[in-house]
Amino acid sequence: MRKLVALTLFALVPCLVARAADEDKWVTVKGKIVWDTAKGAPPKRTPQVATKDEEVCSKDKDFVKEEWVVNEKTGAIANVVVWLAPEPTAQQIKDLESRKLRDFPSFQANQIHPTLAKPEKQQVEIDQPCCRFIPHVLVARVGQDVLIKNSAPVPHNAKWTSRNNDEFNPLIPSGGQHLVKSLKSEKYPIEVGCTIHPWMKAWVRVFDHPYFAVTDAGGNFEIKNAPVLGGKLRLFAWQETAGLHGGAAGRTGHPIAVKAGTQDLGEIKFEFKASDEKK
Ligand SMILES: [Cu+2]
Repeated sequence: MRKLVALTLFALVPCLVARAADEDKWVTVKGKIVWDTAKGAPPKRTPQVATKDEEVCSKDKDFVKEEWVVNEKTGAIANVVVWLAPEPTAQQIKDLESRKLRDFPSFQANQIHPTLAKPEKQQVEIDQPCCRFIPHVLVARVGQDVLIKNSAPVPHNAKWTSRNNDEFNPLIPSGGQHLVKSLKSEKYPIEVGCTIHPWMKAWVRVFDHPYFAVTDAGGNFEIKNAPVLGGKLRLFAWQETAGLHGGAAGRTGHPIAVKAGTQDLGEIKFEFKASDEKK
């Protein structure tokens, strides 16, 4: 019996060691994107005005402009897309600055946590239950499909403008839907509008890795199981009106130091240059 216990323990030890070593490789990065109140009060949310189908739009309790969603008390900014990238080499940074290298380096397949090798689900959705797109900002992974639904009693359309994922504008009748199959990687956001209700807008960003998030109403984001690599990663943040956090310099992201476990970056004051703001 003693021999059996010893054998069992002997067999278990390598597994424990292997797991511990593996846990050293991954980090959950979280933080909170906030308005920099020192630079002025955050934009107020003003009611949206329906110029068509008013009776449908008025059923929406949250029918307000969506260009900025900032909590006036806490400064928390919702709908900010946050993502990670590996730290580039010195040469890659030079080439990015001179624009010889156009795309920021991304994660290799072997740098992705095994549980995140494939997207969690094949399909992500956008609905138009009243007179806006929900969600307003959607993030997706290469290979996923986007189902654009219309659960409103009136027709909508989905004017989709992208670089790598086509352009189209299908009419979507009440109860109808339009499927966008197998997304390709996009460096820039995809813009979705409805020409019947010109104020309607949604944004889709597509990533070739799983390390992205959208801030919630509290400005919070959490990106799970990113590779620690050499303890350095780059953080990017994008807001639809302001563009990239840090303005044009934000194209190369913001270096962050990470170690295995959970890395809480705390409050990040979202910076943008007034000239970057798209009205
Ligand atoms: Cu519409």
